[in-house]
Amino acid sequence: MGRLLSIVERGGPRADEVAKLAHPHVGQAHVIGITGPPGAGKSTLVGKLVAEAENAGKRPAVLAVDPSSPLTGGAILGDRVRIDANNLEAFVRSVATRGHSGGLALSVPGSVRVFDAAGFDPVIVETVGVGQVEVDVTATADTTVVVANPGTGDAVQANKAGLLEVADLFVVNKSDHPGATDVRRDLELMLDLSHVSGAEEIAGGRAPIVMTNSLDGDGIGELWTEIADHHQRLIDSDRLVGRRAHRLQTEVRSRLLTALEQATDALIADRFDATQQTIGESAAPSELSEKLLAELLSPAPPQTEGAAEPGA
Ligand SMILES: Nc1nc2c(ncn2[C@@H]2O[C@H](COP(=O)(O)OP(=O)(O)O)[C@@H](O)[C@H]2O)c(=O)[nH]1
Ligand SMILES: [Mg+2]
Repeated sequence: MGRLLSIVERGGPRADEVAKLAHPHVGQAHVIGITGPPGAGKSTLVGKLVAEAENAGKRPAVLAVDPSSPLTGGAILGDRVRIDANNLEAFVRSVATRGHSGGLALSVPGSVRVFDAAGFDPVIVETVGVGQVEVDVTATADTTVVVANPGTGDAVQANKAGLLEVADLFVVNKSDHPGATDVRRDLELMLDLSHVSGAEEIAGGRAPIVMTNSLDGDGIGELWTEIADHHQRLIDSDRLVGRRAHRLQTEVRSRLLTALEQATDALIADRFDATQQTIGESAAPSELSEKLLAELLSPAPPQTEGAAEPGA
C-alpha cells in the first residue's frame, strides 16, 4: 500500500497506470472528508473516528493532508498500520501539502481510489480548510464534516472560507472548553442568516451540529451515527451517484487544468521569443497571448511517418 501510494503521489504515467488498474474495483468505500482550521482537533478526532469505525466492524483508512511535514507534524505520524483489539487494520497515510500545489488535486483522489480498490471502508480524508485546493478536495467526499473549535471566531472563518456551503455535518470540537456553546450558537445563526443549510437540502432544517470532545471521546458515537445516517440518506435518495459523478468530473477537470498548465509552460519556453519576433517588439500582451493560444489549441501537425506513407 505504501509503495502504491508513493507512486500515486509522485504522479505521471506510473500513477496513471495504478489508477487504471484500481478504477474497476472502486465504489464501495464511503469517503468522509474532515476539514477545518489547523489546531481544531481534526487529527485527534479522526483517531477516535477510526476506533469507532473499527468497533462497527469496518476497515478504515486515513489520508491526512497536512501542511506541516508528514514526519513531524500533527497527531498522526507517517504511514502507520494500527492493529486494534479486533485485529482489524487501519491504514494511515499522511502527505504534506508543501511542494504539491496543483498536484494535490490529482494525488488525493488517486490515493482515495487506491484505498477504495484495496477494500478499505470508510476512507477518511483530513484536510485543512483554508485554500481553494483543499476546499475542492473536500467537496469531492461523499460526506463532508466541517470542524470548528471554540475561541477562534471559527464560525466566521468557516463562512469566509466557503466551508458552510460544503458541509454535510458540523462538529464543534473541544466541547470541554467554555466557549463551545457560543460557537454552536454562532454556527446556527450564520446558517440561518445566510440561508445556507450546508451541502444537503434538508426540508426546513440545516446540517446537523455535533459537539465533541476528541480527548475523552464524548460525542464521537453521536458523530459516527450522524455520518452513517448521512451516507444512508445519500444512498436512499440516489444522490450518492450524483455526488460521485461530480467527483469524477472535478478530477477530470483538475487533470485537464494540469495538462494545460504544462502545455502552456512548454509553449512559452519554446515559442515566446519567436512569436514576439514575428509580431514585432511592440507586441502587446494580448496579441502575444492570442497568437500563442491559437498555437496551443491548434491540432497537432500530422505525424511525418503517416505523411510519408502515400509516396512510399
Ligand atoms: N481540550 C481539548 N483539546 C483537544 C480536543 N481535540 C484536540 N485537542 C487538542 O488540540 C490540539 C490540536 O489537535 P490536532 O488533532 O493536532 O488538530 P488538527 O490540526 O486540527 O489536526 C492538540 O493539542 C490536541 O490534543 C478536545 O476535544 N478538547
Ligand atoms: Mg491534523
